[in-house]
Amino acid sequence: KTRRDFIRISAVGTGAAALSIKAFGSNGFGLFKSETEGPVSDEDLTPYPTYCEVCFWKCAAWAYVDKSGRIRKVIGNKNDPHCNGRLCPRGTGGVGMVYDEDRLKTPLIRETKKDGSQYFREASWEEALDLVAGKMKEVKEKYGPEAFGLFNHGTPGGHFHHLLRAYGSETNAEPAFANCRGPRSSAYFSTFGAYIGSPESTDIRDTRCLVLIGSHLGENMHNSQVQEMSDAIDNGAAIITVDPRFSTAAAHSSYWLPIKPATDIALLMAWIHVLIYEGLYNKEFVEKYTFGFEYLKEHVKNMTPEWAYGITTIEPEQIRKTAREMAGAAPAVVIHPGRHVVWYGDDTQRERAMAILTALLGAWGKRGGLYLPEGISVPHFPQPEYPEPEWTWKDLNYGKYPLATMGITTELLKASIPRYNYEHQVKAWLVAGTNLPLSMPDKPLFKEAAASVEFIAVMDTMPMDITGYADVILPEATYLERYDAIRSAPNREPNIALRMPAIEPKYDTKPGWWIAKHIGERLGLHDYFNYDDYAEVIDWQLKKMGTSLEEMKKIGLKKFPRKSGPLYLGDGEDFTFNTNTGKVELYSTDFADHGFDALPKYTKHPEPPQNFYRLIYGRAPMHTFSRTSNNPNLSDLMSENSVWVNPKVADLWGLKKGQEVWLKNQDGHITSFPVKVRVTERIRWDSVYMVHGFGHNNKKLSRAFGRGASDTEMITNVAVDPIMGGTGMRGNFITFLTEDPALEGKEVKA
Ligand code: MGD
Ligand code: SF4
Repeated sequence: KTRRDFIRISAVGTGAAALSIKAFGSNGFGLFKSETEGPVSDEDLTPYPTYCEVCFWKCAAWAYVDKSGRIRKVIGNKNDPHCNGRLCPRGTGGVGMVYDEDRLKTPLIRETKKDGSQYFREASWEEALDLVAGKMKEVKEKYGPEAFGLFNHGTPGGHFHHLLRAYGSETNAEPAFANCRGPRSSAYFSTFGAYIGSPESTDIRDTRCLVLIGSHLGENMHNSQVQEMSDAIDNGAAIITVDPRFSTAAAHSSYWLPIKPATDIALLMAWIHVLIYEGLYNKEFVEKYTFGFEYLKEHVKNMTPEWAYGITTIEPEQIRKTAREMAGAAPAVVIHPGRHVVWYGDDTQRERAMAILTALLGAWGKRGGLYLPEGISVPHFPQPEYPEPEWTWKDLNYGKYPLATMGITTELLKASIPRYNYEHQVKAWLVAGTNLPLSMPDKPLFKEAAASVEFIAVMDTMPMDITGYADVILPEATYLERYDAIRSAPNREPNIALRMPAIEPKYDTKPGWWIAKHIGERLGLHDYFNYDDYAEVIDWQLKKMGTSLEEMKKIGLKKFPRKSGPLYLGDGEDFTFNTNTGKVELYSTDFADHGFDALPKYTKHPEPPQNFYRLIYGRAPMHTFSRTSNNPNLSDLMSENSVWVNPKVADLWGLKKGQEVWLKNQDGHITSFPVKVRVTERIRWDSVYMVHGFGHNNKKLSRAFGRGASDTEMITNVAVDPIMGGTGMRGNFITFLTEDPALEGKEVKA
């Protein structure tokens, strides 16, 4: 029995009227408006600039507020390259986060009754902040500040990161690295000496050939990218989609290659073979800019399309044809680097193969390939230097994952569990803006870690599953109710966007910056929080950048001229890459130095056992991870996920459309909730597919609780990438239970 009961929080307060959909625009990017109030003309509305927090594309937008102080709509900022004036359904429906009646409304503190049972009681901010600051002091005295860890994500996580650094710890990790795009960072950096940022520097708008390796743009709604893809299709670009599932992108593609899961590296190497041995690669680019071509040529000598056919099930002629299609379009080819790329544990090598292909096509720094992005840095508000911690997240990784550039979530979990015997141990957590029980693979590990630490404080806007593990819950105001850090992301043109409150925070909620500051003040860290309102920080920064809060309130988004030179590399232009050799490294000296394969190679991954199917998962256009499942607007559009099953498999099991099944994985874990079957030819017979983010287990989520099943519960086998610690999640296999396992008295290990 653990100290914490993992109880679900108690209900507090009554809700505001839910919003529902009124209209959709013809382009699918529609408006959500209140049905409880009549129509209102734009003249009666006041626009406030913001940027969207529903996903990490961060589209700049205007929130329109009526005279009664209600947000009536959120519209994209037409000058913003992230959205070009159009928000995706999630961004438009984001206002549902404000008016969701299930929101966290006041601080809550865990209490234990005399009989040992636990509950959450409402608390004042004074009390909640005192408690967090008190624990931070205690941990510092007992173990040193480094023992206080932080799981952070998004802008709320940023404020807590600042607090943690000021306090003396840099023991943090966010799921966006090891559970998402870390392998791509390490791979592109080792090849080109540059990262693929966010938004990705893919020049889809001008491409002649877009290659998607398991990227499901269109379902994965990265706004401007989807818009550009749609333009590229209109302009006749060839789309090559490699996916075991007939995705929306596959449906719009010139070529759909329904690859056998876990074999993509073989296909990529065969493409490289064809380009080299048919002499189709860009010789000038390779000669001028790359290192290691001869090694590569020798390495892929036997990796023929016939060899790859036996592995991938893609016909050799299809492999040749698609390679020639790319070569014909080069250099205007985008090999899309993907985003959530932690699949099989050799993901950095798959990403390397994609980077190498890009180089062979001469598509780096070229129109229609990858452009040269530029961002503008936001000046640091004056503050003392952060104290130097005795150890950081790096000490939890290094040695094991030498090319990790950020903290690894699973390492932070393991460091929290004494039996792992880490030299450096984590004793308490802050969690800000991440719902770990639904986003971390290996839930048993998460649960053990949560049970091991002495204290957990969670800052969230919703009573998500993670809040059930907290000792204190800090309810944050939503993004439409607060100031936040200035958005500055690299793009074709450097630009910044402002987020300011459109309305006052509802209930007793507070912005993240306020919460971090008031904890900081209690710890004597005033000099790091030397402002009364975050608006002062933003105004100071904007003035240094040649604008002001006043101006940004009127325009929301500002572009700056490029300083680094043109968007594309000139023909024959000299360029030194930030790698060991100063060249594009087809052969990675960095990988070789660290004892890793300098050239990617295919390795075989385990196959599903008999009667089991590989679990693949992805996104739906109206949802982001687990954060939107309870949003009144978005759950209206899609309220649960389903499990996609090939008709052959459905026949074998006697499964019917809409039938509820429980899933059980190779380790005996069973989903907490049943999920409906969708019988479809769009998935291969050896795999099943689910949209990620459903199967919430917190009763306080009135719309999301128990709706659909959690793919995460089925991911207990994690294939760790030895290069950067990525958590490969697609080596899990499921089978079907058609009867309720609880009734059958089977052990339920979810
Ligand atoms: P969400 O599940 O959306 O994303 O993982 P997470 O970062 O955990 O949870 C976000 C949390 O932040 C929610 O609790 C939400 O209520 C809260 N939140 C939202 N807005 C705010 C706010 O303004 N303030 C505060 N304080 N909190 C807020 C994402 C991660 O998951 C990523 S990036 C990827 S790519 C992976 N995807 C993935 C997958 O596809 N399948 C599986 N099985 N696991 C995955 N894990 C990874
Ligand atoms: Fe918001 Fe959609 Fe843009 Fe993401 S892509 S930031 S959800 S509008």
